[in-house]
Amino acid sequence: MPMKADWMWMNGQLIPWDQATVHVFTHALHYGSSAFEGIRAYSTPKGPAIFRGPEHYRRLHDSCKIMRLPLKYSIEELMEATKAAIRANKQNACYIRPLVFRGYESLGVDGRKCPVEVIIGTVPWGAYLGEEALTQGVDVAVSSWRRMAPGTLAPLGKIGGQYVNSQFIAMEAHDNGFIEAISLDIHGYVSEGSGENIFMVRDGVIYTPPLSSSILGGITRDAVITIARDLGYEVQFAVLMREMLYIADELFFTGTAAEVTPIRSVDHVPIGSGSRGPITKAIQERFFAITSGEYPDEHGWLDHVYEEGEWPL
Ligand code: PPE
Repeated sequence: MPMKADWMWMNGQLIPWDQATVHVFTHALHYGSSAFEGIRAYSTPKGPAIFRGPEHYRRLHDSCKIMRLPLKYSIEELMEATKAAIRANKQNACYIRPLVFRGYESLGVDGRKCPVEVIIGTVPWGAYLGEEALTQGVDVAVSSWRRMAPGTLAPLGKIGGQYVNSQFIAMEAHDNGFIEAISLDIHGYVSEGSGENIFMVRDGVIYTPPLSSSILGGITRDAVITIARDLGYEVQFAVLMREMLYIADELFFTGTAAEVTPIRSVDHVPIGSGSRGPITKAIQERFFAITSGEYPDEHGWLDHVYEEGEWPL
């Protein structure tokens, strides 16, 4: 069954999902000239709430700036459009996929003559690496594919064409029987997963690679750093060698789709006790307590889709 919803927000209006189509000469299809986001809306007692929407839309603006894609909608307008789509689709929880792309006009790699189109799709999407993965952890490998070298592509931008690199990493991992892989940067230091950032715990201290290790500046990464510090843990940005993965007490991925997913083995080497570690569990529990509305939203991370009194529908 294809992923779908009833309505799609496209270029300023809600249209039926099946009418949200493009021409095959769309520039982005040929050259990857697009920028996108992945955002989640979680079910709370006050109805669906968008998790860190403004931060995601700020990053979308950043990605568009890097990619020279003029984006005419403000963060506020994109938030309103997102809420309109979730309301139209009557969703309680969903995955939100905003995409800005070069449309159809002519070929040629410099696509700046092609129009810029914007969509926001909201679809049901459960746990990215499997429901069990959240408690049991995932088995991963170190990828033979490296993340892009500085000055080749722009890892800080969430740009369509760059996901060819992520596809190589994910396809190789799946073909070799792993759920995901960890890629190294061009210097051989730990970078990130095909669609997740990575964290390591050793002797009670939490480490994660710095932005300069060719990673995407993850919004979940930022949330987890904040939560970890709220819980009293020390978090350090550190350039990590591959072998530190094997000797870690705990490892976990973060991402909008992956949320907080423990890693239980790397290259068949069990990590720590070989199951979810205590710090991973503590962070995960606080993360889901915030997203579900059970724990107070101290950092202002939730935007409710419905006003007081409008929910339940
Ligand atoms: N690194 C990469 C390369 C990446 O794609 C993501 C998100 C992250 C890190 C984590 O960033 P954040 O979501 O802001 O915490 N990957 C998105 C796409 C996944 C997909 O399969 O599509 C996501 O998690 O939504």
